[in-house]
Amino acid sequence: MTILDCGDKPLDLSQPRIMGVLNITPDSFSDGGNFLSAQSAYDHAMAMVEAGASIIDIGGESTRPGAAEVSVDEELDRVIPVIEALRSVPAVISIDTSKPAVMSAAVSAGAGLLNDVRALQEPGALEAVAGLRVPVCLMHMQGLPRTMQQAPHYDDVVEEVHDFLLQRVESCVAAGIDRRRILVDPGFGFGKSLQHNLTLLAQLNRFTEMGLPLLVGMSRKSMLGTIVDKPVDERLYASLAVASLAAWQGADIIRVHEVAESVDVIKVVTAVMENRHNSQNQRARE
Ligand code: YH5
Repeated sequence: MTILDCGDKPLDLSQPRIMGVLNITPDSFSDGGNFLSAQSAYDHAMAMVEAGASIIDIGGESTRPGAAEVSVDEELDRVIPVIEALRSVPAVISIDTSKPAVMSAAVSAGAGLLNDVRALQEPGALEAVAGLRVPVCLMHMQGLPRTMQQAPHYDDVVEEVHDFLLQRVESCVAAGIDRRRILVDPGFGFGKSLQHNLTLLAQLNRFTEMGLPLLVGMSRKSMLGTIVDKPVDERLYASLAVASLAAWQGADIIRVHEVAESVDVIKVVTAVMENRHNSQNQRARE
């Protein structure tokens, strides 16, 4: 049974858990202190915790295709007040960043998990995380956010993503990061066509076999918009379908926007999975 040590908050991964997305973007109506956006971010986080999120993933830099880059100071101003306010909520606080300075400040403010879509490839990131003693999620991305969706290409998407993640895990271990603190994520939508994403989802077992906790994020993404032909705010049912498929195949953490709905999905999938084990045991005894 895996229990991740996320600072002072243990995260029990004996069944799949929901990570709720909290994007912090500046509020155009607020003054320089950004008080209003910090308050609404806090309210949103509390609602997600009450709905059953085990993790709140706080991001101050947009990694959507085409988004502008954000400076270290701007990112700190956005996320640190919110992390401090959430320090004692009964959920792990995750910081979605690639910047070592933001990682360190976030952990000091109470974050217990690092989520890096660049898999600690920024200068100084490996060294910073080795000193922080919190788990880190390594995600695969082909290219850079601004241009990654222009013409993604793989000879074998599953093998290439798998090999990248293995190499990053080894770089982390060589830098002094405890293997028991590493999670992996194939990075749905990050430099991948619809077909690449579907292949990865159908072969998630290749990633659970790595023996490390597996995180996936497909909620609201374009891959779903393409399939159901709906805008981003009408992709809930599509998101629930893929959350179910991922949990069924052994994903440990599902990153979602709609927490309450996803928690029900995961409860049902978990019940079926637990019953499957029980009934197999029962048949073996007969
Ligand atoms: C992820 O998969 N994704 S940010 C575009 C959308 C909707 C949602 C066009 N951070 C992941 O959520 N971290 C993001 O509509 C992540 N895994 C991990 N570990 C992108 C996002 C989104 C983009």
